[in-house]
Amino acid sequence: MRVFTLEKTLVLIKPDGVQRRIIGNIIERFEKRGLFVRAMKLMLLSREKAEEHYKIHKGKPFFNDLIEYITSGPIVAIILEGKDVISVVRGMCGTTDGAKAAPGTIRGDFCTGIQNNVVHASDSQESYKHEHKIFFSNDEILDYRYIDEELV
Ligand code: 3AN
Repeated sequence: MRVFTLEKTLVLIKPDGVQRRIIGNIIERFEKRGLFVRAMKLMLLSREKAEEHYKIHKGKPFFNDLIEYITSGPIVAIILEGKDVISVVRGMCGTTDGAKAAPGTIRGDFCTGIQNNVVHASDSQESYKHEHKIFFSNDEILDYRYIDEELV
């Protein structure tokens, strides 16, 4: 019987991750960690949605470049569920600046950039609540069980 609550997080594989054909590698890491995929899609982000997603960065010097970049090509949006999934996935992504990210993390293995840093992951439950609606409707987030959910 499960004695902890599950939480959800939003992950984006950014345009550089898609172009570099590392979608599979990234998703495999999450699957092997025992996280549950609840929603997933390949999509082009509109400027409007990109600005909504990154609204806390509005006014910062890198904001326009960030919006140009995230809308420059397809991204993969994923909702993962698991125990402490927000901090677990942030740990797996590594620090924002790829040059400082630890080897073994996604950014530490695949990038040295701060803008083109392969992935995004929600940093809090409040962020998830804001972000997931930008990418998914409620009926796209599937409520199903893996047969090994009790085990992992
Ligand atoms: P994280 O993605 O690790 O949560 P945030 O939320 O601080 O990092 O930044 C959101 C995104 O904005 C980053 N992933 C990165 O693409 C971009 N960004 C953050 N800081 C900078 C910066 N100093 N210069 C350029 N881009 C930045």
